Amino acid sequence: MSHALFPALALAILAGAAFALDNAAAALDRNADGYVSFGELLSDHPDLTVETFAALDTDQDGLLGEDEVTAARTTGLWPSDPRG
Ligand SMILES: [Ca+2]
Ligand SMILES: [Ca+2]
Repeated sequence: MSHALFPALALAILAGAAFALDNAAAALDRNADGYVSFGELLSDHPDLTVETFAALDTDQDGLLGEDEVTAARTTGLWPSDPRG
């Protein structure tokens, strides 16, 4: 019985990580790993540069977590949505 709970639990944890991002960032998180990668952000913001992404990626792990997305928005570094 307990074995059947593991996949559900794992899914719940993964979903929780994804939902930790706010809605706009979560929409960018196409593989639902809870982080926005350069490629994921680039697909919505074609004019994104490596330099801008690096400035957003404050811990330099190559991914934007919720705190980095929030910080980027707060400081105005987050690329504006080309779709308005
Ligand atoms: Ca992702
Ligand atoms: Ca990061």
